[in-house]
Amino acid sequence: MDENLANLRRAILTQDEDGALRATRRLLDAGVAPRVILESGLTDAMLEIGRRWRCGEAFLPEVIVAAKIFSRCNEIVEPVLMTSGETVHRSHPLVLATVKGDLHDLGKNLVGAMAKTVGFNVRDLGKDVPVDEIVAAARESSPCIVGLSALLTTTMPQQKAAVDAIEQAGLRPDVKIIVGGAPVTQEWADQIGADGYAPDAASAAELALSLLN
Ligand code: B12
Repeated sequence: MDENLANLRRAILTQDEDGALRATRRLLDAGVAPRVILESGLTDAMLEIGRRWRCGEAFLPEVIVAAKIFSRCNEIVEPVLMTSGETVHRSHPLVLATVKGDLHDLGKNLVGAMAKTVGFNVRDLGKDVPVDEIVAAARESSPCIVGLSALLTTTMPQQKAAVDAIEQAGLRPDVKIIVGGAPVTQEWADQIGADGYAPDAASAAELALSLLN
Protein backbone atom coordinates (compact mmCIF):
# COMPACT_ATOMS: atom_id res chain seq x y z
CA MET A 1 0.00 0.00 0.00
CA ASP A 2 2.80 2.43 0.91
CA GLU A 3 4.39 1.75 -2.44
CA ASN A 4 1.13 2.50 -4.27
CA LEU A 5 0.68 5.72 -2.30
CA ALA A 6 4.25 6.67 -3.13
CA ASN A 7 3.52 5.95 -6.82
CA LEU A 8 0.47 8.21 -6.67
CA ARG A 9 2.43 11.05 -5.08
CA ARG A 10 5.29 10.60 -7.55
CA ALA A 11 2.90 10.63 -10.53
CA ILE A 12 1.34 13.92 -9.38
CA LEU A 13 4.76 15.45 -8.76
CA THR A 14 5.91 14.49 -12.27
CA GLN A 15 2.60 15.57 -13.87
CA ASP A 16 1.92 12.03 -15.06
CA GLU A 17 -1.88 12.02 -15.28
CA ASP A 18 -2.24 8.45 -16.57
CA GLY A 19 0.12 7.17 -13.90
CA ALA A 20 -1.78 9.03 -11.17
CA LEU A 21 -5.14 7.68 -12.33
CA ARG A 22 -3.69 4.16 -12.54
CA ALA A 23 -2.19 4.41 -9.04
CA THR A 24 -5.49 5.73 -7.65
CA ARG A 25 -7.44 2.82 -9.16
CA ARG A 26 -4.86 0.36 -7.86
CA LEU A 27 -5.18 1.75 -4.33
CA LEU A 28 -8.97 1.55 -4.47
CA ASP A 29 -8.80 -2.01 -5.87
CA ALA A 30 -6.48 -2.93 -2.99
CA GLY A 31 -9.15 -1.75 -0.58
CA VAL A 32 -7.25 1.26 0.75
CA ALA A 33 -9.64 3.66 2.52
CA PRO A 34 -10.61 6.62 0.29
CA ARG A 35 -9.78 8.99 3.14
CA VAL A 36 -6.19 7.68 3.22
CA ILE A 37 -5.86 8.14 -0.54
CA LEU A 38 -7.15 11.72 -0.28
CA GLU A 39 -4.97 12.68 2.65
CA SER A 40 -1.77 10.65 2.34
CA GLY A 41 -1.76 10.51 -1.45
CA LEU A 42 -3.36 13.51 -3.13
CA THR A 43 -3.06 16.17 -0.41
CA ASP A 44 0.51 15.28 0.56
CA ALA A 45 1.54 15.54 -3.10
CA MET A 46 -0.01 19.02 -3.40
CA LEU A 47 1.75 20.13 -0.22
CA GLU A 48 5.05 18.93 -1.66
CA ILE A 49 4.33 20.79 -4.92
CA GLY A 50 3.66 23.89 -2.81
CA ARG A 51 6.99 23.46 -1.01
CA ARG A 52 8.85 23.06 -4.31
CA TRP A 53 7.08 26.11 -5.77
CA ARG A 54 8.10 28.22 -2.77
CA CYS A 55 11.73 27.13 -3.15
CA GLY A 56 11.78 27.77 -6.89
CA GLU A 57 12.05 24.03 -7.64
CA ALA A 58 8.63 24.01 -9.39
CA PHE A 59 6.81 26.62 -11.47
CA LEU A 60 3.23 27.78 -11.88
CA PRO A 61 2.41 25.66 -15.00
CA GLU A 62 3.45 22.53 -13.08
CA VAL A 63 1.25 23.53 -10.14
CA ILE A 64 -1.70 24.07 -12.50
CA VAL A 65 -1.25 20.64 -14.12
CA ALA A 66 -0.80 18.96 -10.71
CA ALA A 67 -4.03 20.61 -9.48
CA LYS A 68 -5.89 19.30 -12.53
CA ILE A 69 -4.57 15.76 -11.92
CA PHE A 70 -5.58 16.07 -8.24
CA SER A 71 -9.16 16.85 -9.34
CA ARG A 72 -9.27 13.98 -11.85
CA CYS A 73 -8.10 11.51 -9.18
CA ASN A 74 -10.56 12.98 -6.67
CA GLU A 75 -13.37 12.32 -9.19
CA ILE A 76 -12.55 8.60 -8.95
CA VAL A 77 -12.12 8.53 -5.17
CA GLU A 78 -15.15 10.61 -4.18
CA PRO A 79 -17.86 8.15 -5.35
CA VAL A 80 -16.12 5.37 -3.40
CA LEU A 81 -15.90 7.63 -0.35
CA MET A 82 -19.67 8.16 -0.59
CA THR A 83 -20.40 4.44 -0.59
CA SER A 84 -17.87 3.60 2.14
CA GLY A 85 -20.05 2.38 5.04
CA GLU A 86 -19.25 5.58 6.96
CA THR A 87 -22.00 7.56 5.25
CA VAL A 88 -24.77 8.65 7.60
CA HIS A 89 -28.04 10.06 6.36
CA ARG A 90 -28.79 13.47 7.72
CA SER A 91 -29.79 16.41 5.69
CA HIS A 92 -28.50 19.47 7.44
CA PRO A 93 -27.33 22.04 4.88
CA LEU A 94 -23.67 23.03 4.62
CA VAL A 95 -23.01 25.98 2.32
CA LEU A 96 -19.41 25.98 1.08
CA ALA A 97 -17.44 28.65 -0.74
CA THR A 98 -13.94 29.79 -1.51
CA VAL A 99 -14.06 33.52 -0.85
CA LYS A 100 -13.89 36.36 -3.38
CA GLY A 101 -10.51 36.82 -5.07
CA ASP A 102 -9.42 33.27 -4.31
CA LEU A 103 -9.29 30.52 -6.95
CA HIS A 104 -8.01 27.69 -4.74
CA ASP A 105 -10.72 25.06 -4.51
CA LEU A 106 -9.07 21.64 -4.06
CA GLY A 107 -9.21 21.80 -0.25
CA LYS A 108 -12.77 23.14 -0.24
CA ASN A 109 -13.81 20.28 -2.53
CA LEU A 110 -12.31 17.75 -0.11
CA VAL A 111 -14.16 19.38 2.78
CA GLY A 112 -17.39 19.05 0.75
CA ALA A 113 -16.72 15.39 -0.04
CA MET A 114 -15.95 14.56 3.60
CA ALA A 115 -18.99 16.50 4.86
CA LYS A 116 -21.23 14.49 2.53
CA THR A 117 -19.96 11.26 4.07
CA VAL A 118 -21.21 12.38 7.48
CA GLY A 119 -24.58 13.26 5.98
CA PHE A 120 -24.47 16.97 5.19
CA ASN A 121 -26.44 18.26 2.27
CA VAL A 122 -23.59 20.23 0.69
CA ARG A 123 -24.34 23.31 -1.38
CA ASP A 124 -21.06 24.27 -3.03
CA LEU A 125 -21.03 27.84 -4.33
CA GLY A 126 -17.63 27.37 -5.96
CA LYS A 127 -14.62 29.67 -5.83
CA ASP A 128 -14.15 33.47 -6.03
CA VAL A 129 -17.55 33.89 -4.38
CA PRO A 130 -18.64 37.42 -3.38
CA VAL A 131 -19.95 38.06 0.12
CA ASP A 132 -23.47 38.92 -1.19
CA GLU A 133 -23.79 35.48 -2.74
CA ILE A 134 -22.67 33.80 0.49
CA VAL A 135 -25.22 35.78 2.51
CA ALA A 136 -28.01 34.96 0.03
CA ALA A 137 -27.20 31.24 0.17
CA ALA A 138 -27.00 31.31 3.98
CA ARG A 139 -30.42 32.98 4.10
CA GLU A 140 -31.98 30.43 1.72
CA SER A 141 -30.48 27.44 3.53
CA SER A 142 -30.90 28.69 7.12
CA PRO A 143 -30.58 27.02 9.58
CA CYS A 144 -27.28 25.88 8.17
CA ILE A 145 -23.52 25.83 8.51
CA VAL A 146 -21.44 28.02 6.22
CA GLY A 147 -17.87 26.90 5.45
CA LEU A 148 -15.48 29.50 4.06
CA SER A 149 -12.16 28.61 2.47
CA ALA A 150 -9.25 31.02 1.89
CA LEU A 151 -5.77 30.03 0.73
CA LEU A 152 -4.28 33.49 0.35
CA THR A 153 -3.40 35.85 3.18
CA THR A 154 -4.85 38.59 0.97
CA THR A 155 -8.27 36.90 0.80
CA MET A 156 -8.58 35.98 4.49
CA PRO A 157 -10.25 39.39 5.17
CA GLN A 158 -13.09 38.20 2.90
CA GLN A 159 -13.86 35.56 5.53
CA LYS A 160 -14.27 38.34 8.08
CA ALA A 161 -16.38 40.35 5.63
CA ALA A 162 -18.68 37.34 5.18
CA VAL A 163 -18.98 36.73 8.94
CA ASP A 164 -19.84 40.42 9.47
CA ALA A 165 -22.36 40.46 6.61
CA ILE A 166 -24.13 37.31 7.87
CA GLU A 167 -24.30 38.93 11.30
CA GLN A 168 -25.64 42.20 9.88
CA ALA A 169 -28.26 40.31 7.87
CA GLY A 170 -29.61 39.04 11.21
CA LEU A 171 -28.98 35.40 10.30
CA ARG A 172 -27.09 34.49 13.47
CA PRO A 173 -27.39 32.26 15.51
CA ASP A 174 -29.21 29.96 13.05
CA VAL A 175 -26.19 30.13 10.76
CA LYS A 176 -22.93 28.74 12.15
CA ILE A 177 -19.73 29.67 10.34
CA ILE A 178 -16.55 27.60 10.02
CA VAL A 179 -13.36 28.71 8.33
CA GLY A 180 -10.30 26.99 6.91
CA GLY A 181 -7.51 27.05 4.35
CA ALA A 182 -3.73 26.82 4.67
CA PRO A 183 -3.05 30.28 6.23
CA VAL A 184 -6.11 30.18 8.51
CA THR A 185 -5.75 29.44 12.24
CA GLN A 186 -7.97 28.99 15.27
CA GLU A 187 -6.76 32.38 16.45
CA TRP A 188 -8.00 34.00 13.22
CA ALA A 189 -11.33 32.20 13.53
CA ASP A 190 -11.72 33.57 17.08
CA GLN A 191 -10.67 37.03 15.98
CA ILE A 192 -13.30 37.28 13.23
CA GLY A 193 -16.09 35.71 15.26
CA ALA A 194 -16.39 32.43 13.36
CA ASP A 195 -17.79 29.41 15.23
CA GLY A 196 -14.86 27.18 14.40
CA TYR A 197 -11.74 26.33 12.46
CA ALA A 198 -10.44 22.97 11.24
CA PRO A 199 -7.06 22.20 9.69
CA ASP A 200 -8.20 19.42 7.33
CA ALA A 201 -11.24 17.94 5.65
CA ALA A 202 -11.87 15.12 8.12
CA SER A 203 -11.76 17.45 11.13
CA ALA A 204 -13.88 19.99 9.22
CA ALA A 205 -16.63 17.36 8.92
CA GLU A 206 -16.32 16.52 12.62
CA LEU A 207 -16.41 20.20 13.56
CA ALA A 208 -19.52 20.76 11.45
CA LEU A 209 -21.20 17.78 13.13
CA SER A 210 -20.30 19.09 16.58
CA LEU A 211 -21.93 22.44 15.76
CA LEU A 212 -25.26 20.74 15.08
CA ASN A 213 -25.65 20.06 18.80
C1 B12 B 1 -2.55 24.30 -6.01
C2 B12 B 1 -2.19 25.73 -5.73
C3 B12 B 1 -2.61 26.70 -6.66
C4 B12 B 1 -3.49 26.37 -7.86
C5 B12 B 1 -4.95 26.21 -7.35
C6 B12 B 1 -5.75 25.22 -8.16
C7 B12 B 1 -7.06 24.91 -7.52
N1 B12 B 1 -8.01 24.51 -8.37
O1 B12 B 1 -7.26 24.99 -6.32
C8 B12 B 1 -3.27 27.61 -8.78
C9 B12 B 1 -2.15 27.32 -9.72
C10 B12 B 1 -4.50 28.09 -9.55
C11 B12 B 1 -2.77 28.65 -7.75
C12 B12 B 1 -2.79 30.01 -8.00
C13 B12 B 1 -2.22 30.95 -7.15
N2 B12 B 1 -1.57 30.69 -6.00
CO1 B12 B 1 -1.55 28.95 -5.14
N3 B12 B 1 -1.13 27.33 -4.28
C14 B12 B 1 -1.43 26.09 -4.57
C15 B12 B 1 -0.77 25.15 -3.54
C16 B12 B 1 0.51 24.60 -4.17
C17 B12 B 1 -1.56 23.98 -3.03
C18 B12 B 1 -2.95 24.34 -2.47
C19 B12 B 1 -3.75 23.06 -2.36
O2 B12 B 1 -4.55 22.75 -3.22
N4 B12 B 1 -3.45 22.24 -1.32
C20 B12 B 1 -4.06 20.93 -1.15
C21 B12 B 1 -5.40 21.07 -0.43
C22 B12 B 1 -6.06 19.71 -0.24
O3 B12 B 1 -5.12 21.62 0.85
P1 B12 B 1 -5.79 22.98 1.39
O4 B12 B 1 -6.22 23.80 0.25
O5 B12 B 1 -4.90 23.58 2.40
O6 B12 B 1 -7.11 22.47 2.11
C23 B12 B 1 -7.12 21.70 3.29
C24 B12 B 1 -7.18 22.54 4.58
O7 B12 B 1 -6.62 23.85 4.44
C25 B12 B 1 -8.62 22.54 4.97
N5 B12 B 1 -9.56 23.52 4.37
C26 B12 B 1 -9.53 24.12 3.16
N6 B12 B 1 -10.62 24.87 2.98
C27 B12 B 1 -11.37 24.76 4.09
C28 B12 B 1 -12.59 25.34 4.43
C29 B12 B 1 -13.14 25.06 5.68
C30 B12 B 1 -14.46 25.67 6.03
C31 B12 B 1 -12.45 24.24 6.60
C32 B12 B 1 -13.02 24.01 7.95
C33 B12 B 1 -11.23 23.65 6.25
C34 B12 B 1 -10.70 23.91 5.00
O8 B12 B 1 -9.06 21.25 4.55
C35 B12 B 1 -8.46 20.96 3.27
C36 B12 B 1 -8.37 19.48 3.07
O9 B12 B 1 -7.59 18.82 4.03
C37 B12 B 1 -0.48 26.16 -2.36
C38 B12 B 1 0.65 25.75 -1.40
C39 B12 B 1 0.17 25.35 -0.03
N7 B12 B 1 1.09 24.91 0.78
O10 B12 B 1 -0.99 25.46 0.32
C40 B12 B 1 -0.25 27.45 -3.14
C41 B12 B 1 -0.46 28.81 -2.47
C42 B12 B 1 -1.70 28.79 -1.62
N8 B12 B 1 -0.65 29.71 -3.63
C43 B12 B 1 -0.08 30.85 -3.48
C44 B12 B 1 -0.10 31.91 -4.44
C45 B12 B 1 0.77 33.12 -4.12
C46 B12 B 1 -0.87 31.82 -5.61
C47 B12 B 1 -1.01 32.89 -6.71
C48 B12 B 1 -1.14 34.34 -6.20
C49 B12 B 1 0.19 32.71 -7.66
C50 B12 B 1 0.29 33.70 -8.81
N9 B12 B 1 1.37 34.44 -8.77
O11 B12 B 1 -0.57 33.76 -9.64
C51 B12 B 1 -2.27 32.41 -7.46
C52 B12 B 1 -3.54 33.04 -6.86
C53 B12 B 1 -4.76 32.76 -7.69
C54 B12 B 1 -5.98 33.21 -6.91
N10 B12 B 1 -6.46 34.41 -7.17
O12 B12 B 1 -6.46 32.47 -6.07
C55 B12 B 1 0.64 30.96 -2.13
C56 B12 B 1 -0.14 31.82 -1.13
C57 B12 B 1 0.78 32.70 -0.31
C58 B12 B 1 0.03 33.53 0.66
N11 B12 B 1 0.59 33.62 1.83
O13 B12 B 1 -1.00 34.09 0.43
C59 B12 B 1 0.79 29.45 -1.74
C60 B12 B 1 0.83 29.19 -0.22
C61 B12 B 1 2.11 28.95 -2.40
C62 B12 B 1 3.34 29.70 -1.94
N12 B12 B 1 3.96 30.42 -2.83
O14 B12 B 1 3.78 29.66 -0.83
N13 B12 B 1 -2.32 28.04 -6.63
